[in-house]
Amino acid sequence: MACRRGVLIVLEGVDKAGKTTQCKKLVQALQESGHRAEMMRFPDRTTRIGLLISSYLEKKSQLEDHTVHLLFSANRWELVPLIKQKLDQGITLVVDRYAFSGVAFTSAKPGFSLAWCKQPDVGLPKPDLVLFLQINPALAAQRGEFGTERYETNAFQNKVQQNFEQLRQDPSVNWKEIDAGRSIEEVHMNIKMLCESAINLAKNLPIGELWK
Ligand code: NYM
Repeated sequence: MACRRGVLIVLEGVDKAGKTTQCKKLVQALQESGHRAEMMRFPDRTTRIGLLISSYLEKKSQLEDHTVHLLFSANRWELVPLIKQKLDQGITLVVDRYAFSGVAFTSAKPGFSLAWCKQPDVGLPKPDLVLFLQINPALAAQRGEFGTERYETNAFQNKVQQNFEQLRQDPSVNWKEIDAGRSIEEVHMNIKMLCESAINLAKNLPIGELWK
């Protein structure tokens, strides 16, 4: 019998919503319940493109706004062969940010429409499930290490939050909202339950194409 594909799960939300913590806990829980699961994150700062992005985010270099948007997208596209390979091998991928962050962050800058920002990511592997960690950006900002990187200001994060709200109106993407203001364990249990059912539903369907 052909091996069932892995499932593509993405966690999204404003900075410090708890995505990384929850991704790690989810991967561990899925592995413990017998699934093959691995974590990925975007930006992937380890590639040549990722190094350019990382230096920009750390304010060590300047990049023109359209250019950095396209680099974030290119950083996803360069990993598409690996994503497809892992899914084909039956490995479920838990991804910390994806194209939705790309659009929500760039379109928080003056002069960038949602439509323009989405374009470079059209056709990426479509996540089977996108978990939106909902938290008041002001509350998230009180969590550790906020304010060191580019974009980490309250005004910017509020705009990002509004852009995520708009993206979540799109019924072609399987969004689920998570109340991320609760304890780490409560949020985790909620996420785990949603993922188990998404895995059962998605594993027999072909992977889709985002925003197509
Ligand atoms: N970010 C992330 C973007 O502006 N565009 C993107 O496409 C992606 C994936 O980079 N502030 C922003 C969101 C975050 C920062 O932070 C990455 P972290 O802590 O590595 O997730």
